[in-house]
Amino acid sequence: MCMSFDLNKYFIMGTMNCERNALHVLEEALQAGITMFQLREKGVNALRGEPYAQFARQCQSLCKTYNVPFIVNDDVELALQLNADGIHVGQDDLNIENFRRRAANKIIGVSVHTLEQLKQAVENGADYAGIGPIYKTTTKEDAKPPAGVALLKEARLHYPHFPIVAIGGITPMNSSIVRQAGANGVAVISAISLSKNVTATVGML
Ligand code: FQP
Ligand code: MG
Repeated sequence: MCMSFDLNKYFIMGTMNCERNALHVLEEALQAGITMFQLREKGVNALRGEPYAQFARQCQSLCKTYNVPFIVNDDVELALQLNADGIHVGQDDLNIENFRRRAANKIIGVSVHTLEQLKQAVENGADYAGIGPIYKTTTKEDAKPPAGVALLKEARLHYPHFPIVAIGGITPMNSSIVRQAGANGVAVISAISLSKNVTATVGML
C-alpha cells in the first residue's frame, strides 16, 4: 500500500517552467496549500547531472516540510535514489508492474488518454490516473489535442472511486468544471509557475 495522498491541487514543474527562482515558486505554492508536487525537469534547457539531483533534493526537502508528497516524473532511477514518495509515468514510459516490485509503497501515477488505458492502469496497480489534456496547453510540446471533459465523465462513471486528476490547460477559470465532471483534483504547471500571485492562484484553483 502506498502512503495516502490528495490530488486536489497538484502542482507540476521544472526550472524551465518558471520565470522566477523555481524553489521560491514551489515554497509559495506549498504555503498556499498545494496538496501534491511533481518534479518534471525536461526539455532543452533542463538541468542535468548533479545540478538536477541537487534541485530535486531541494524540492523534496521543501515538500517534506509541508507534508506534501514529492513525485518524480518519468525518472525512475532518481525516484528510487532519493526515495521519492512516488513516480508519474506516461503510456510510453515504464511497465508499472515491474516498478511496483522495486517500490512497493510508492505512489504510482499513470497518464491515460482512453478508457481502455485507464482500465489497464487500474488493473496494473496504478494508484491514480492523470487524464488530459482537457484544454489547450502550451507547456507540453508533444501534447495530444484537447479532449474536453467527456473522457473524465466516462472515467468517473466506470470507476466511481478511483483517484483521477485532470490536466492540461487548467486555470482558476475552469477548475470547477473539471471537478464537476468527476476529477478528484486538478494538475497544473503554468497556472501556478507563471502566476503573478501564486497565493491567490492556488487559492482559486
Ligand atoms: N498527468 C500528470 C498528473 N502528470 C504528467 N506528467 C502527465 C499527465 C503527462 O508521460 P506524460 O505525462 O504523458 O508526459 P510527460 O512525461 O512529458 O509529462 F496526473 F500527475 F497530473
Ligand atoms: Mg512521461
